Amino acid sequence: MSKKWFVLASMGAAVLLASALAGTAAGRPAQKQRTTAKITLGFSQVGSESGWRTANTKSIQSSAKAAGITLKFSDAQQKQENQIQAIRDYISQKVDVISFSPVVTTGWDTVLKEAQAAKIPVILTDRQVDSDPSLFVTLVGSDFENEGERAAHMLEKVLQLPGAPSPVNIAVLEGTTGSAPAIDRAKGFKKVMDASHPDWKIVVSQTGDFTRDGGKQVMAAFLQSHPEANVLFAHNDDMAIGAIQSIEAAGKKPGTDIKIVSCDGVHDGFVAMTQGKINAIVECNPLLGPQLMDTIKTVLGGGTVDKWIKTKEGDFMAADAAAALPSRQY
Ligand code: GZL
Repeated sequence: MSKKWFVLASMGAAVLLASALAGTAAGRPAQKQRTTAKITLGFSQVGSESGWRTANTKSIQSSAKAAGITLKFSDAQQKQENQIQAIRDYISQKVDVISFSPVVTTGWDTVLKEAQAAKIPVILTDRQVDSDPSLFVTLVGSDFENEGERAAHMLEKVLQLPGAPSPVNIAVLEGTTGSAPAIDRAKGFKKVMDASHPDWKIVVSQTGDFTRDGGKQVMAAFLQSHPEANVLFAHNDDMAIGAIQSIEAAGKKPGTDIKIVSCDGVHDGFVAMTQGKINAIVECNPLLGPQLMDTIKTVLGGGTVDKWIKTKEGDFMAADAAAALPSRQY
C-alpha cells in the first residue's frame, strides 16, 4: 500500500474510532427511532355502539400504526368493569402508557391509583372522569357542554325557518346514563333554554344509550306517551337515525312534523340531512388518533401538555349537508 493511501486509511480509522467513542449524532437518530418504536400503548375503548365510535377506533388504530407505536386494544362493550380489567391487564403487562375513553364519569379512582403506583401515565380520550386530575395527564377530547349549547343555538336557527312548530315541545334522547357527553350535552342545552327560551318545554327525556336501536325503541314510546312532542334533541346521530324509523312508522315526517337536532356528524347523519330528515347537526370530531399519538410522544419524551386538549369541530344546517358530504372524513 503506497504511503499516501496508508495515511488516508489511518485517518479514516481514526474518524470511525472517534465517532464510536463520542456517540455521534449518527447514533442518536437511531436511538430516537428505537425509543419511538419501543412505545407500547394500552388502549381501552368504550365499545362499538355507534358510527362515531367506529370512526374513533379506526382513527386510533391507524394513527398508532403511522406513529410506530405498538397498540394493545380492547373493546369494553360499554361495560365499565371490562375497562377496569383491561387497564389492570395493561398495568401487569407493563405498557409504557395507558389511554381510554371512560364509559361513565365515576368509579375510576382505584384503578387510576394503581396505574400511578406502577408509574404508567394515563391519557383520557373523548370523555372526562370525575377523578382527581392528578391521576391522569390530560384529556384529548371535545367540550360536550359547548356542544349542548351549540345544539340549542342550531335549534334557534331551525325555528327561524318556515314550518317552525309552536309551542316548542322537546323530546330528548339522552346518551349513555352517567357518561360525560350525556351529562354535559344536556347541561349545555338547558343553559341556553334557561337563559333565552322560557317558552321551550322539554316534555320527555330518556336514554337511548347512544345506539340506533335504543333511539328507535325510545322514540316509539315517546310518540305514544307524548304525541305533542314536535322537536327531538338527540345526543347522537345514531339515536336520531333510529328515531327516524319510528317517526316514519307512526306516519309522521321526520324533519317536518318533528324537527330534529343531533350531535356527532357521522356520514349517515349527513345523508339524513340531505333527505331533510335531520334539520341540523353539531359536529363532535371522532378523529382523535393523531392528537393522541402526538400527546403520547410529548409526554413520554418528558414534555408538558395542557390538562385538556380540545378538538376542533363545526355545526351544520341541513342546507349545508350536500355540499359538505363529499369531503367528510367519517
Ligand atoms: C362523544 C362520544 C359519544 C358520541 C356517541 O365524544 O363519547 O359516544 O357522541 C358515542 O356517538 O357513542
